[in-house]
Amino acid sequence: LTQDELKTLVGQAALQYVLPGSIVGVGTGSTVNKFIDALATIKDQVKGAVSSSEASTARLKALGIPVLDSNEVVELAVYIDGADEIDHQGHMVKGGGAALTREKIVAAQSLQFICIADESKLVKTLGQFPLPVEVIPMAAKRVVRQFAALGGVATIRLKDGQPLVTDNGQIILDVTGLQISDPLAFESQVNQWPGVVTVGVFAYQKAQVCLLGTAEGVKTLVF
Ligand code: DER
Repeated sequence: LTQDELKTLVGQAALQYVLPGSIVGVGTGSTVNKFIDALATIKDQVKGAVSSSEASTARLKALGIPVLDSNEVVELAVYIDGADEIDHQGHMVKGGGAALTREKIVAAQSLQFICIADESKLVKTLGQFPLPVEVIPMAAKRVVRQFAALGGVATIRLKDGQPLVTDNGQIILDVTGLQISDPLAFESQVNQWPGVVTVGVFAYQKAQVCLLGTAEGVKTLVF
């Protein structure tokens, strides 16, 4: 099975967590796109979605799925999203798609985080994947220095040669060289730094379930 086929498998498997008549929390990325395509096949059975990015919003609307504002909804039953890394406790590194801030917001208003991922994302310790951090531009260099003090090498993510600008008008640092052995402590620590909007460690908003696409089919991990 190719990686794309594994993503399709888990995207379709996530439908089983969608309650009839519910509003679904929808993440961002190529695996979530497979879920959105699958959700469209049962769109008459759902009320709509709360989206975590302009990209997902566009795809949902193009497929005729109503998109609601996060402030119109108190609580979502499930949030379906991918990850760049997930460890054996359900902690994740996210932000490869630059949507980490709104992803964490929608995850926070959801009762269950269902992560959908191909098996390459399951790791023992977070930190191999360059950690995305959304920052206010004027704080960028100082935050780079603070990561350097932790042994991390932070670079500003570029798009067409210019700093990528997120849906929220901020920029993204990608940090290599970190070993995140205590995700909760690390997320708390970096959240304190002035100018950090969101750090791409999802420990407080960890996944309760991971649908893992493997050559043997979909494995359901429960944390
Ligand atoms: O940006 C994100 O957090 C995405 O969910 C990303 O981590 C997963 O994207 P992928 O499904 O395209 O690998």
